[in-house]
Amino acid sequence: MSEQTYMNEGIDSWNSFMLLYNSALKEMGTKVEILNDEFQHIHQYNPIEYVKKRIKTPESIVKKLKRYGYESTLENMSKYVNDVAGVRIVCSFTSDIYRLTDMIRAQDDITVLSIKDYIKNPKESGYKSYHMIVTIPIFLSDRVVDTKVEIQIRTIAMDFWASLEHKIYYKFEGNAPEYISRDLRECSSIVSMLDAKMLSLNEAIMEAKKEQGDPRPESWDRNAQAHTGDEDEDGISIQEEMEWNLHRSDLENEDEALNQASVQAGKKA
Ligand code: 0O2
Repeated sequence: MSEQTYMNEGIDSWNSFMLLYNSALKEMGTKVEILNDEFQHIHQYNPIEYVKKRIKTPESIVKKLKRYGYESTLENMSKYVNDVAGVRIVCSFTSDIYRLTDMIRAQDDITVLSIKDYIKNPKESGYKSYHMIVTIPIFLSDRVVDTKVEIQIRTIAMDFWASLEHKIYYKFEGNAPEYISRDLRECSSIVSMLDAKMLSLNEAIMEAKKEQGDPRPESWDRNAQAHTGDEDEDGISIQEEMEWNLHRSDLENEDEALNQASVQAGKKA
């Protein structure tokens, strides 16, 4: 059953939808952890540095719908906002991104709705990341609902650029002077060079290790694990966030905004 059918069957409250999206995040989080564990088991190597999960705030959902020219209704949210539930996977190297996307796409219960490869085709801003919109089945007591999740996969360097670029643009409210945009694009090229250099260094070290008789092909990074946020026993850090990029003022207003927007969304639905 799709989210639309779920809605047509009269399940149309804000909380029911949030339950679905929260469950989808949990499912995806577990899937990613299992893939990381299996990879570690087979290759003695962790492709994932850390994972962030977030549910879009009601305020951001309303803002996005407005940007697209739609009214703030639950139906429009489920139809047009593809990233209410978002998982961001941050990998060590660019090659890990494509390994991981192949592994995700190979899972029978995941349906890939769309792919945007901003690594091969970076955005005008210089933004690089691999995006997938997928659906994942959520097993409720009396039905199964295919629920949308946006998966963003990028390297640490790409994540570093995107976080800071978001902050800088936030300050200018999208109207940064041209020289700032140009410098940001330049930084994005430096990020690509850094990623390429680190990848070739990793390959050179793997080669050198092999020549020294180390049977483990990717042993350099064997113990490299995530070191931020709450780590599970295997070291992969999964951070849950309200939004990808929280600012101090957002934090201060977060509760109030959330309450207001959910009341507003509830009223309009
Ligand atoms: P937030 O608050 O970060 O989630 P679609 O989802 O296809 O209907 P959209 O949202 O334009 O349309 O898709 P796209 O281009 O794949 O972008 C989705 C998300 O990627 C954005 O979500 C950002 O998180 C991130 N992103 C895209 N472009 C940029 C960029 O130039 N700089 C940075 N830092 N991040 C970017 P939201 O909803 O815009 O925001």
